[in-house]
Amino acid sequence: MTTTHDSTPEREWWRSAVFYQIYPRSFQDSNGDGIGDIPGIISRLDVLRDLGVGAIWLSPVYPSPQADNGYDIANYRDIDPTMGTLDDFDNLVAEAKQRGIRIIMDMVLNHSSDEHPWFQASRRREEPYTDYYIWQPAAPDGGPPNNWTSFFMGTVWEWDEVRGEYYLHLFDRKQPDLNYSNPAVVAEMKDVVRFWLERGVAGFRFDVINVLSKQSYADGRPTLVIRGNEHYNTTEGTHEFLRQLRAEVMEPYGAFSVGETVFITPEEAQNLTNKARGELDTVFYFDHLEVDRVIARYVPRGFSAHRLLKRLTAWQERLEWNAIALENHDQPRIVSHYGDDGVYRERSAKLIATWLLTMKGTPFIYQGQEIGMTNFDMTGLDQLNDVESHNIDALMQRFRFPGSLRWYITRQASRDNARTPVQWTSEPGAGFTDGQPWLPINANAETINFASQVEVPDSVWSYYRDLITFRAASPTLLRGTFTPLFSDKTLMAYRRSPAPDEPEADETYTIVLNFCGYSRRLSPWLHADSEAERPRIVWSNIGRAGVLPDKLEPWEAIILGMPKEA
Ligand code: TEU
Ligand code: CA
Repeated sequence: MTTTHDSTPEREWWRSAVFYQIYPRSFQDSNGDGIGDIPGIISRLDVLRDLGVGAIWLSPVYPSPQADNGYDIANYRDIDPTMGTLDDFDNLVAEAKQRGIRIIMDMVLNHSSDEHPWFQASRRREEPYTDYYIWQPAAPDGGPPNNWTSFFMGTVWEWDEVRGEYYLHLFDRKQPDLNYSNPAVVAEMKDVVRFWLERGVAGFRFDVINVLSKQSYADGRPTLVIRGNEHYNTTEGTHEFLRQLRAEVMEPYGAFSVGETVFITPEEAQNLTNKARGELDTVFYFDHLEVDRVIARYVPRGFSAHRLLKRLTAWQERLEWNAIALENHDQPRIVSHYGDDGVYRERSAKLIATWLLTMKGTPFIYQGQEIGMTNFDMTGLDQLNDVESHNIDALMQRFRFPGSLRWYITRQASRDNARTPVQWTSEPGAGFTDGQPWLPINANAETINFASQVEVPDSVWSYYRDLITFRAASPTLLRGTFTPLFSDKTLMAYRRSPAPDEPEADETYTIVLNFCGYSRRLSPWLHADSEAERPRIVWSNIGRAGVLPDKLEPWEAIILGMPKEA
């Protein structure tokens, strides 16, 4: 079997590549069972290549009871039968490689499924699995060992009749946490990672990577959100595990890693990605997606481009390299979130593309984002599959939230917003399936679909493709520095300048984004004394050319080009 390091022209290929996240259940069904699968992905590789995708992040395809759509793994060394076989997977890696596309796997190291044979053996105290998970006796009153609460609400402890002890689950009760103070678990999980590297994957997206090693099981401090995280957030044990994983397993294959983090500061992220420490290449964080939220994704407040630029700047300046995602399978669709999914849907989707592809770092596009897909047009909780939405609704019911408020919160925060099937065509089944889709297809597939956009000038899809091409040819966009320029409630501007040691000549770019449905005057902050001195427009989402105008249209995005010293 060939491994990627043999064919990698440059070791840090991931700095210039554009990644594309596939959520396999919702991407492309090939056999009419209503669930996306690996043969379906293979059938769409050509269009990903045409878009300019250099690497795919594949959400979990391992055997799983699907309590959390594959983030509950029941076998780390196989493929779920609904997704295909190991042969299909090998085929995917080979077919992608032929098109110049690398595959990175989603790897869930923190927890497995409770249906994993390891857990079944562990609850029966069968060696060597007895201590594979985190077991604790009941508190003196018979209750849970501490007051920690789960990311999916309620206590993190579940009583197990068979073992007569509680086990810990930071997520669903069907996702027991593995025990990283057990050297056997550490060795096992390194081996799992090696298994997929041997099959030719180029790296990993590591799920909730900064919570693996728990420092103590003392009570958490009282808080409104998640209780107990100060005992397991980015601990020294986790840093140590990551250093070993990189040196012993990842490094020999030249493998890439992006770690998904929760509750993280730029300082901690710096520690995780600082080259000299040898842990991760880069991390995902969500600060920039929560400028209009008070508590995580749940309690809303008004959007502010000023707050957005401030947060982006903190991360852009603090980290040597960023992974930039504006959507994923846990987040609302960005065009429904920061954009306008009504009259200005296309234009705001293009503004968002401009933002994503001109930041410093590696951009990640989530499936459907490139055609401007919107949030799920859900009509009732019974349509939803997401375990988190159901848990949160149950909790809100317990606290007697009125039905209308519960529904409002669910509609804006449900993870199913981004999980509806990809809209390939306007036909019934949207070209996603010939059968009954596992999650409803958005009714707007009739107008918002891939077939009506691919290779069509001025479509959102073509805009993504063209801007990916532009970025790939620009040393400044690929490697240049980032400087914030101006922001207020709805307008934001920043500059990308050639890196000080840049060997190739390139321009300085100023990116100006108008995040609102009305036009905005630009002077005096970007004002030049005379028309002649005004910077040239090199890119526009409304076909504008010439020099910097006095006013931007609603949701207008422009890139201005300037000689280096400007
Ligand atoms: O998510 C981690 C995470 O904490 C959040 O994004 C989470 O989904 C939750 O909604 C907080 O509100 C990762 C995966 O991306 C997610 O799909 C999994 O459910 C989770 O880990 C557990 O594996
Ligand atoms: Ca299928």
